[in-house]
Amino acid sequence: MRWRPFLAIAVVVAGATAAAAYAVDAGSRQPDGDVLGPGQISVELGIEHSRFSFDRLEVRPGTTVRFEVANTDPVAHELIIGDDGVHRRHATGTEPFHPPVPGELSVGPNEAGSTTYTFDQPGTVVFACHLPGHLDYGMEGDIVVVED
Ligand SMILES: [Cu+2]
Repeated sequence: MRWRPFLAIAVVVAGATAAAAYAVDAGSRQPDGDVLGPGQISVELGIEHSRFSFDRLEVRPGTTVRFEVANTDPVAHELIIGDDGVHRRHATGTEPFHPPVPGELSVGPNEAGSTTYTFDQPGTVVFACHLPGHLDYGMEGDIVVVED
């Protein structure tokens, strides 16, 4: 368990604010229950108390989403979007920092950034933070690509 010290720090930080409600960020541009797209859209994805501000987003096939990520935590986080292989690769920790690959973003403490990802095929694409302990804490969600 080489990552134990990092996990302990994350849990302490998260635990200090455990009473905060888990809710969609008030600044999010995700309309409640609406399926977004197609075309280019922008979505605000906050990170606070080691939680993403939403854990589900529905888009139509052919939607390019610019994720504007704002990390208001005093610890680093990341946003990784992709298939099982992408998540497996990041879960093993071989890439500690993310260069500008679409759908992969590292954000330092109290930093913001953005990454863009195109959703073409109907199905579910997972997004997550694979920094040690963060996935277990709940830093994951689904982008559901639906035809309507
Ligand atoms: Cu994280």
